[in-house]
Amino acid sequence: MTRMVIALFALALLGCESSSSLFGPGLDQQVLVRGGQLVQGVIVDPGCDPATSSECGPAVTSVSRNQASVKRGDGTVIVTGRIGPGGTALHVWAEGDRNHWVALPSAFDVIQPDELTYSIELEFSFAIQTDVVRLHLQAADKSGKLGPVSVAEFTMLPDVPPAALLVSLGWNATADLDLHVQLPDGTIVGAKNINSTMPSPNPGDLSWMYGGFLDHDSNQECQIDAINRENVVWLKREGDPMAMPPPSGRYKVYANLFAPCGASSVTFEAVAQLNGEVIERGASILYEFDARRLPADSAAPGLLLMEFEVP
Ligand SMILES: [Ca+2]
Repeated sequence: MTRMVIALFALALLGCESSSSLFGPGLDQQVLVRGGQLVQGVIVDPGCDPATSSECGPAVTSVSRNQASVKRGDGTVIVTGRIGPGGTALHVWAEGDRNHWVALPSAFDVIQPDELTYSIELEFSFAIQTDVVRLHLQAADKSGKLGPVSVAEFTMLPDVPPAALLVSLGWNATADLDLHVQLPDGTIVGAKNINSTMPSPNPGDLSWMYGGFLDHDSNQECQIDAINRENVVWLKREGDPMAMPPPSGRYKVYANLFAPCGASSVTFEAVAQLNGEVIERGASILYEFDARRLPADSAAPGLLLMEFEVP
């Protein structure tokens, strides 16, 4: 069916709470530098201090950005600045990424004529699993000598509107993992039944967003979107006479590996938030062969990850 609002809910926060995800930053690159050259491997040079070392390479002397808070999937983030005398290249990477980017400066600076300016356009991955992304910038001279490391922090914005109840499942491989949430009355919300109150929502009818609903079937049948997250959400609808708050009772949360899509394993973590407060977490791993062991049509719709109560 048509999902008019998928973009709104495509991803979830793991909230503003401080505990980190069990499986760390997202797969592949958290940050893409448009027009930059992707180089395999991380920068292992910790940088140096030009105040104490004459052997230190050029510094990144200025870092500016057009926004400090970013949504996953945002491709409009611009970082500009200058690199010091002798600088010929800029190395850029997000903390936790396995590779890095090389960008070239674009012009001489009119104020500091011995410095070069740079302007890089960044795209933030849908798969980012952390609340903060630390972008590292390091200049190099023509011999490859590296200068000190500069860091720009970006706060990741939550992707789901205020929810009365949010159950979010995130994972670290481009596999078709499915979230299934069993309500106290036994109803299961997931890819096969995306709404808790209606069996087959009509296309274009937004009433399917009342009750609990699945926002998106990520990597559905190996059509890879790399979002690697699914949410079952009861939106906050204060004052709305049609509001259907999450029913009281015990909920069960399952993860089902519908198809590994080439991945040998997938690690995942689920979190339940009631009115913004984390009430339960669960994490596990499934292997390629589990896709055959856990049929989606079975009574238990996958691996039981966690249970929680709604009062
Ligand atoms: Ca899926």
